[in-house]
Amino acid sequence: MTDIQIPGAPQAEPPTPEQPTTPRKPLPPKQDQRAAAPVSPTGAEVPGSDAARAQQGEYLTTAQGARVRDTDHSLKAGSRGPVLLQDHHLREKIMHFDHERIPERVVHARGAAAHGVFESYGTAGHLTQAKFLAEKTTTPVFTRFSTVLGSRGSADTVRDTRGFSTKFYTEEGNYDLVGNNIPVFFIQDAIKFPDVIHAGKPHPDREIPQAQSAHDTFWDFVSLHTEAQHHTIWNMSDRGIPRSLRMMEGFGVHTFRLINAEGESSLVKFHWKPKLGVHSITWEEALMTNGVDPDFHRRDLADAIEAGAFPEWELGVQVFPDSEDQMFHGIDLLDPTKFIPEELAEVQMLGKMTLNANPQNYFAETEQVAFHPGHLVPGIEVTNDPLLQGRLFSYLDTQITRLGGPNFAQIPINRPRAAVNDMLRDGYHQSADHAGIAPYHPNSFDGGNPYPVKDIAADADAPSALIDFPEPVAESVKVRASPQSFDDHYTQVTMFYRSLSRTEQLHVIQAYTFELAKCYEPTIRERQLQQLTHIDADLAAGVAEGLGLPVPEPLVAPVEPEVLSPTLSQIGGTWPLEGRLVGVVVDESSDIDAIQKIRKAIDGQDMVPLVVAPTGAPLSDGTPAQRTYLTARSIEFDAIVFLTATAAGAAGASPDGDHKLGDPTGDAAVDPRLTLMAAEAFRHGKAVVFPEGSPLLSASGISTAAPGVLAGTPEKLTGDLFTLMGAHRAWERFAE
Ligand code: HDE
Repeated sequence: MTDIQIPGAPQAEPPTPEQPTTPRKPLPPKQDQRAAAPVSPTGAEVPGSDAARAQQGEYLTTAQGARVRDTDHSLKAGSRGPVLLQDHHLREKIMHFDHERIPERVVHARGAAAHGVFESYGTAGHLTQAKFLAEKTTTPVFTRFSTVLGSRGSADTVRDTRGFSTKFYTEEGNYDLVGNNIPVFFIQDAIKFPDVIHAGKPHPDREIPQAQSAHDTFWDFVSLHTEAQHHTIWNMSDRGIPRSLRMMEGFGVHTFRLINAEGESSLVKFHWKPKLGVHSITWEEALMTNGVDPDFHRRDLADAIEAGAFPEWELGVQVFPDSEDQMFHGIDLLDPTKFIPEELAEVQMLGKMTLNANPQNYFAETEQVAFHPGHLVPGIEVTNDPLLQGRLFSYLDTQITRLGGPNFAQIPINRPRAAVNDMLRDGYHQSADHAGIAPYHPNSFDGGNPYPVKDIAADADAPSALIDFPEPVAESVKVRASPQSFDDHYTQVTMFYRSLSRTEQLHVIQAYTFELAKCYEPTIRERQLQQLTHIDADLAAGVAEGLGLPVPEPLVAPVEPEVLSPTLSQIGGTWPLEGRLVGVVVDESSDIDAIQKIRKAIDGQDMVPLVVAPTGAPLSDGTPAQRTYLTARSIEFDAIVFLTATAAGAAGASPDGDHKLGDPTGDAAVDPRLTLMAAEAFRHGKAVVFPEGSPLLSASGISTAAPGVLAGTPEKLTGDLFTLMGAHRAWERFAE
């Protein structure tokens, strides 16, 4: 038995076999968990720990703190009699239960989050006066990742954009960077947001399909509203199906303005760069994972943090001069459907974020956190990007319905760690207890407090305050129109496609083909195919072939891109292994020493070894099995080591026992579930290790000469395995 700790235990202590009867205090949270910091609704430090908000005492009580004798029976007139209206405990319990749900977010409903810290390198002083960037400081953060289209209970690995929102609890107030894992957006103007979301959400009549864009209304909209073509191709690329939330880039999307201590302004685009690199799953893995483990991404994030493999991102900016036309290399910086390739403007790193604790309570923290692009601090300002301008209205407005009133900033996870003195009063769920009688300005009753900084600005020691940057606004007339520079909807789409490796381009072709083939109406397919001819002839031809349609003549010829951006490709690097999962498949013939050697080697790389055994019985030395042949599926693992010399049919290996079985080989000597696991992992380009001469090899039809396949003495092959895993996948298997 070894001491390798496998993440995922539900509680800090295992349960007892019998129902406990000795009163004791509530259990502490797990080691990896943290609640929102103990600060008051007005930003004061509260003595004590964050546990002060968790349940207290040994006994069950009412919401008023009175101890309850019995919570299993309603108060009745006799044991068979009717329930009495006076049962206030019953009524309180049911009343509260009836109101446990709040409206889910209208977009980005499904999410997962973690606490962490942001350590600034102190290198941004020349760009911004925002202290948490300008100085070498450490700032607490809370980051929430999300999908866009699905409901709160939808699956994680759908093809979609991912939200990437970070709340920085700075000493100058909360700053929110509310971005996505894709640097461009579907629309150029906020007024189109309800349109694109209505088109992407399930059809209003049958409410299908859930959490996906593979349906008629989505493609109807994007094929007509051609500025959406750019974001759409990113979704159709591997970026739409990330391997892990820990392996995604983040982008602020819009151009923001930074203002330094001298009052000078620069335009910037924010980037998050993951230490683990950008990686994706294959489309077949995504489809399988949605059924086998719909919580794949949130589990991966929580397990990695619990295992101590803390995810990290560097925060950087691309910096552009705040010129009069706000253009860079001919690209309009106010157009959110365009990005600036890193080849034209490098990303300058400003600091590093580490996510190091899981939330203690999903609802209290992940569900109630309220982000807003207008949560700014002195030194960070917005630009006139018309999409951003609309967001500045929406994010406050939506919380009124979602969080039930205007006091959502007082919910513990949203509380600033800076002094709050806001003159906002009353309203639902007011939890501050304001003193004084003059919440208005100017006043002389409360000694003039609170003071706008402007009133004392003559004082050289005046504290920092939000800046309304005096940007000139050209004389103009009121219009409902976009500037002409927003008109090009295809050049960057072509550039994106041509910057990918061939393998990745084939994935894009496959994704469009899949999505369009799912559309019912031929008109929709044909119209989108026409759009593809404006992007790239090869792309259009590939999709047309899959759809069985003729390739239309382009109405607009694709423009040869000025630069390509090879940094967009995910293929070709070597990446850290932390937090990845390796399946160690064993059976009765496996040598226990070999199993332990391999588990240790995997654990030594900060990866998690998951033992897959024929049944749930522990191994001969007591090591628990994390999965059985019935519960395991290849998609969970980044690589698989088969320690099964014979791979003989184990318990349940009959079609009655396990419906995964089909035994396509007819080779009953080998457990078909292992054949399936090996074949799937191979198909998905994963590294696989087999014992020399394993009958599994022939049963699954895998050649030892194929890339990423190792055969020999498995415990001697771990070094080679880890090298293969560094490349993420054996990409050669996907070559055309
Ligand atoms: Fe959002 N968006 N959005 N969005 N968005 C919301 O706010 C909205 C846009 C993004 O983890 C909502 O609190 C409009 C771009 C993320 O809690 C809502 C427009 C980008 C999240 C809203 C946009 C985003 C949201 C829903 C067009 C990338 C999840 C619940 C003008 C830069 C935040 C909520 C979280 C959430 C509106 C466009 C990212 C309704 C009107 C562009 C990551 O307010």
